[in-house]
Formats: sequence, structure tokens, C-alpha cells
Amino acid sequence: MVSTEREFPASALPELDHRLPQRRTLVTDLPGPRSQALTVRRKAVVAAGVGSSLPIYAADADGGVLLDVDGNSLIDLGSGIAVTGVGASHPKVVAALAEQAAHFTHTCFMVTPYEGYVRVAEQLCALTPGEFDKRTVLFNSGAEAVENAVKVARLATGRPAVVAFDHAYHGRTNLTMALTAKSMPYKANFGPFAPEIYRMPMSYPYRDAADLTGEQAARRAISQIETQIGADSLAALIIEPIQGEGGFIVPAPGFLPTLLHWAREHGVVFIADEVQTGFARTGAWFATEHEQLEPDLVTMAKGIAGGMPLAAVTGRADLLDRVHAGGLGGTYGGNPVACAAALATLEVMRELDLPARARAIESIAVPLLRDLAAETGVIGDVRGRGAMLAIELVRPGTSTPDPLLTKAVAAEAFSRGVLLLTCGTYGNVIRLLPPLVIGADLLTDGIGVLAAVLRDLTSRP
Ligand code: PLZ
Repeated sequence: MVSTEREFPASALPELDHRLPQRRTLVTDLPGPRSQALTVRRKAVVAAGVGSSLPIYAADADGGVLLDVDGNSLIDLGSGIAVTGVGASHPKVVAALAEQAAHFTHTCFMVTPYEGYVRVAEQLCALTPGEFDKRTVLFNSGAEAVENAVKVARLATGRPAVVAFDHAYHGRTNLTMALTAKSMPYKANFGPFAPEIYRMPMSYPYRDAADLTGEQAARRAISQIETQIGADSLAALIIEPIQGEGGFIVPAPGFLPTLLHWAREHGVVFIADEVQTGFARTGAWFATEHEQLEPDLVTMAKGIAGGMPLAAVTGRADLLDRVHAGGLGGTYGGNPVACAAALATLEVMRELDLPARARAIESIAVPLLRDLAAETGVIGDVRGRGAMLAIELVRPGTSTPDPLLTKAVAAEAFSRGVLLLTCGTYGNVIRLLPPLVIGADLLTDGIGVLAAVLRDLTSRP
């Protein structure tokens, strides 16, 4: 039996002050009438290609709750896909961006620079792993950061090829679609894709042979790189240190260090895509820190600015400074309001020690998820780090993915007031990405709902 009343040190995840009551309260069926009316209006004007996980419309959000337009208060275990680590309306972030907006919303850093951009760059150069001399350039989205990291790597090495991995997700632009592994919905019928992108096998401990070590998995990829591409033609390896959309796959220990070591030996740029894993989410500032890695370039976005659109590439000065002036940029990259939000977000993250809160979330959630796995028999794997956790759902007694159950669990949890996201190459992973400011009560209530739903959907009459 899963006990959601399991003892844990409450001090590990102290309750914080929030503007909105931190509880799950449903006052209508979901979606309520106002959300339904908005869906009708939306269908008439918003392109069908933009999907939404939930059929409710947001009215307010704070801490671990999201309020919809009908007055329902849902537990947010998604953070707008790992963005709102500090919550969606942290007062310090709100005040900082309002203050900046009252002075100037935009000048374009490429026309008239401002201090906020420089301060964000200073902080990212200091915060990202590696003691070497670094530089930073700011953009608007994760995909844009990835595109530019690849541009820098190609220019700096003079080589064309780029390696990405199975289950990878790097974005939806043309180059990043080519880097992303999964066809539906990200790539199907959107080709032709950018050339010179090669895909290599990942380390996926749950689905790899049980005795395959991280180092062996890396050697498997390296041997294919050497035979199919040749190190001399390879500009960069790009990899998410924990894969996000692909299923929260944590590679076996040794996989990433072996790849990084090989890349260094061969002058290949190692790009860590920390867009989803970054900014305290995994219990460290960056997921590469768990194996003491020092990537050449790091791509960042999502959690960086408390919900404002901002992204960055930070890395070795000798790579980034190779690019001619004017070669990198964009109208809005490093927008002053987004920079002000980022500076406040980083301050809040330090003040509240959000890496420690992410670890506390893990210590509360993982035992509950493990108990649930033992009880229901449909959870093949419980994995993740910090507040980036997942369960992989399979048919009982097998490792066959169960995407239908996964969808049903997310839908039923939603109808009980808990926002859960799914992911995974096989569509069978439920991921937990709570805001890092969530309190222990709300978190355990949310996981309790997940447990109840899974029990209800798997117990046979
Ligand atoms: N790299 C590792 O996770 C974005 C996108 C979901 P953008 N992930 C969520 C969807 O369906 O579009 C992501 C990521 C990693 C790059 C990106 C891209 O970041 O800010 O969405 O462009």
C-alpha cells in the first residue's frame, strides 16, 4: 500500500509565503464553462497545429498552484514545461521586470547596449561549470540557443558534422528539428531537414542490456561516430545531460564523461543542452555538475528568467570569441525586461537555495513513486534527479510501453485537479516538474492523486 503520509523531514521543504492559497480546489467539472467558451473562440482563430495539454485557460498562478478562468485551483506539476522554478509570479521577479519596463522595454542590444545584458552574462559565465575563461550570448528561446551553439561550433572548428542522440529533443526550428529524434509530432512532414546531422545510440539504462555500463554505451556511440563520420569532420556533439522530452532518461554513470573526454581528445565541441535541466531543476545549478563535467558550450533557457523569454549560450571564450562581430544576435535577444527578470530569478534561486529544494522534492517524491511501482506493477522505472522525476509505464510484467495508460493517467489526474505532463519516445512516461517553490503538502497531495488514479485505472474489478 502506498502511504502518502510517509514520514519525511518537513524542514527539508519548508512552506514559503504565497499570494494564492496553496490548495487543490475544484468548483466546476473540468473544463468549466468559461474555459469551454474560450476553446470555441480559440478554434476559430488559433492554428490547429498548436496543441495544448489541458483544455482549461489560465487566470492566475503562484507557487505550486494554477487558477483557471472558472475559479478552479489545480496543483501544477509541470511548471509550464520546467520554466517556472521560482513560481509563475514571484513578487521579486514581477517587481524587477515592472521596474525595468517602466524605464525602457527595448533598445536592441545590437543598437544601444544596456547593463542588464552584461550583468546576466557575468552571472552565467560565473555560474556555468568550468574554471576557464567564458563568454555569453543571449537569445529568446531554447531552440535559438541550440542553433547558435551549432553555428559557433562549426565556425570555430571549420567542420560540418554534428552528432545528436536517440531520444534527443532540441527544438522545432529547421536545424533543431533535424537534431530532435522523434518524428511525430515534431518533424513529420516538415522536411527536408538540415544536412550533416548524425544520430547516435543513447545510454538508456532501463532499456539497455543490464550489464551495459555507461562507458560501454559511450564507446558504442564513439565507434559509430568514427566509422560513419570521422572525428575530423565532426564539429560538435550535442546532448541533454538528462533527456527531457525523450523521457527523462538519465544516462548510465560514465556515459557523459567518456563522450566528453573523447570530444576533447579530437577537438570536437561538447555542447550540453541544459535548456530543460538547468537552473536548479535537478538539484544542482546544472545537471552536468552531477558528473563534474565542464562542457565547452552550454545552452540554457526555460528556468532562467522566471517565465520571461530568455535563452543563452555560455562557454569557452576561445570558441565564442572566434565569431566575427555581427555574426551572432537578433532583435530581441537579451531583451532588457527579460534580463531584469533573469537577474531577479537568479537572486531568488540563491536566496531560497532552490537546488536544495529540488533535492528535497526528490527525497519526498521518489520513495512514494517506488512504493507505487511495487504496488501497481505497471511502473517499469522510476528515475530522474531533483525535481525532474518520471515514471515509465509498461504492461505488467513486461517492458512494453503503455502509452494509452499514460494518457489516461494524465487525463484522470487532470480531472481531479493535478496538472501532469507526459513525455517519452514511446509516449509512456509521466514526468513530475513541480515549481521548486512548491510546499511539501501540495506536493504530496499531487503525488497522492497520481497514486490514486494509477490504482483506480489498474485494479481489476
Ligand atoms: N532543448 C532540452 O527541452 C524545449 C518543448 C516542448 P524552446 N522543451 C519543451 C514542445 O513541445 O515544444 C527544449 C528542451 C531542450 C531545447 C528546447 C527548445 O526550447 O524554448 O522551446 O525553443
